[in-house]
Amino acid sequence: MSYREILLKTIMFLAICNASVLLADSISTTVGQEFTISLDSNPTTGYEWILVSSLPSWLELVRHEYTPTNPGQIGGGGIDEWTFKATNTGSITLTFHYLRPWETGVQPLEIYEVQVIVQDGQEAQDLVSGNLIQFNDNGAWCWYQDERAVVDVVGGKLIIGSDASRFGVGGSSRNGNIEVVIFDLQTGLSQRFTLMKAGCDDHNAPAFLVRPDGKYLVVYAQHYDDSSRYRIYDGNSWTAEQKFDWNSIPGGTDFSTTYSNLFYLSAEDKVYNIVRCYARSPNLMVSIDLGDTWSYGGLLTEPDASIGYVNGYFKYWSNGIDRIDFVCTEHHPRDYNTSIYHGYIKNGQSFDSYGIMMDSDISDKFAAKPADFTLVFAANTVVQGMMMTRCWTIDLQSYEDGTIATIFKTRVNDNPFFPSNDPEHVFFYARFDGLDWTSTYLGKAGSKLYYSEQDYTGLGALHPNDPNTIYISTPFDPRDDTDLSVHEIFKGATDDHGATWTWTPITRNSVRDNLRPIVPAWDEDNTALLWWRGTYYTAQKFDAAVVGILDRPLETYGPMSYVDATFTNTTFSTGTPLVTTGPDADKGAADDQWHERTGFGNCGSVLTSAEICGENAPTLKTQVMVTETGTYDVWVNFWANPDFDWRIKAGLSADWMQLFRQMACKQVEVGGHDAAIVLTGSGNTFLYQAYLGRVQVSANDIFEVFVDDEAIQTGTEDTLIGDVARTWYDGVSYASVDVDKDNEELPIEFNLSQN
Ligand SMILES: [Ca+2]
Ligand SMILES: [Ca+2]
Ligand SMILES: [Ca+2]
Ligand SMILES: [Ca+2]
Repeated sequence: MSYREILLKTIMFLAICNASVLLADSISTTVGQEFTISLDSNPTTGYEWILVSSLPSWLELVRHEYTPTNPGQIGGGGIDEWTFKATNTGSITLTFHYLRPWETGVQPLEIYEVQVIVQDGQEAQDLVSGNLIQFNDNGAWCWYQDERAVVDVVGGKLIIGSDASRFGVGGSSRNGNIEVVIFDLQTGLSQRFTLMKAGCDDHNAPAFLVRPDGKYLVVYAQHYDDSSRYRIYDGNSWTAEQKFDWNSIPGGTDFSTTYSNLFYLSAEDKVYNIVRCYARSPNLMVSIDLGDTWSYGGLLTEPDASIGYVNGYFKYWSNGIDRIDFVCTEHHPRDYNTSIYHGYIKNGQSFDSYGIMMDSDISDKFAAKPADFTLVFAANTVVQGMMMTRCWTIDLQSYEDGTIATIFKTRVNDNPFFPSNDPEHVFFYARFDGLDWTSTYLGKAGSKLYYSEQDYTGLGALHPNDPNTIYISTPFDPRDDTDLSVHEIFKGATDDHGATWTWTPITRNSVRDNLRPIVPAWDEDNTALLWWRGTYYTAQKFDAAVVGILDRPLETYGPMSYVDATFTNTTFSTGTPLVTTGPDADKGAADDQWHERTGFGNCGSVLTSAEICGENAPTLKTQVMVTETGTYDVWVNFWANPDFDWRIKAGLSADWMQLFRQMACKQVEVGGHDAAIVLTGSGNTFLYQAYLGRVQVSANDIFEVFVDDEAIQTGTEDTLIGDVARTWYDGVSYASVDVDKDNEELPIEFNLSQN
């Protein structure tokens, strides 16, 4: 016999849906499961329990039996057991009265109410450890521009660059937009700017630098540009685009520009931008005025134009003081059986890992070759019986103790002379302790991301503030090599300087790929883990969103409270009362109106749009009252079927709403709320959450959430579609945020004012 015994605990469940009922029990079960409600009873008194609720079609009473506690005892009581079985999803309050059946007009001696929530037993998907934030609804990046995201610690901002595609949100009007999002770490709100409209290409992703004067410098170039383009943000606006024209360099030819890598060296008070241009080798631009003006800065390594078309793939990292480190290959791994090398720039010269000078003057056009620097990992190395070939750089980091770490990928067991068109890849970590480079196999990286790029993988990231933490994106679980079918993000932790790693998943059961994680430098307390999530067709075609999680250990969060959208708390955004079609259990018609659809969601219904045909229903506003003064994180809750593209448009103000699609959002976790809520429904539907930001609210005051439909077909600007792009709005969740002020460093201004 399969059944569940109810714990007779009292929780605030019905308060969510109906304020007049304050206390009740709750049980959450799944379709097909039996569950039993056990009530103390003593029939010898003449009293018995009566079920006064009528049962819905999806709930049947399987058994009802009374069992005396001590069968020999005359007048003793026992347990009255009611066993039910749910045949479909739904929720209902069951009410039992304890009474003498023959007495009329008498109140029952006791009333027992229990909320029964029946969820589908389907497996949850799109799970994320942490609060998944969508930073940009359309964006992706390549990995040879740095830093693609920076934290302005003083200003409390996270700055993220990406390239948008016509295959994503906004269609052709967004295609090729080189975009920057400035996310406010205090309010959780963001602004998005378009730096340039180019052809879509993830190679166009910009690089950022937070200047010592607090302004932001951005440099970007198209894939095969003639110029590096730059702008400066002063806290309010970006200056007009200026160009550094590589073809104007004396004696220069073949300056076809791609990639930007920005670093400020305080010891020299210079900004460097390292780009792939002359002969597709790394060339330098230098600025002595924080990027306002630039001059040619030389050639880092000498090209060998006889092999392939790119003379080395470089990843850089600077300590911000006196050194820019790099790891590189000789060429593209498609063209050459590449190895990994390391060196660094200091005082206008270049050195290998051991400080042996390789170039006494990097400002001219004579330089060492990539392979002249220190070998980190050699092609054809055999590890655990597998041969590694065609290595490619992924990430690089130096730490305050002088150690250096890098992540790279190799092909595994590919024929070095007759390479496969679809090889398997693995990830490696390597660390330099001042004496040696030591490599560690990390795990499988899967096969190529698309047909024409044999060496594109999900990549990984080192943590700039924590040498014991890394992240990788892989379709194979690094703990046991389980094939996950999509790329998931895993966090790796080491306590032996990278010799061994233990892995925990960040994303689980994702419907789409999670690719190319990055971690911008922040501080020792906080981590921003960013990646993009979606479908990557090619470097020039993708349907992806920039997402991430912020790990801020000094903050503590209360449990989420759920507020269902009702006719009481929800109006049109204009404030006029909400009018819907329904309520009924059918799909809403294509009439540009919201429909109240019963039989789904929390409290028995959801507000729906675009269920049959595309439609454009008016913007809604839900007002939520809080009882305690405080800071609250706010989410909108919507339903989605992961087989399709359900979505909701929402925000904390009517003029800044983002489109949230299931593919970039996470499902609501079991147990995350202060009371049980309905998380799954029939027909492969699940409750999702989208983070809207942070509000400050006084006691018994309200905050507002704006909600809309957006049934526009992905990849177009205005083609409305129904069904697959439907909106099911259920409600709002919020949770208190407390910051441990004692452990927070005082702002610099405050320190100064104490003198
Ligand atoms: Ca030189
Ligand atoms: Ca409608
Ligand atoms: Ca509802
Ligand atoms: Ca609308």
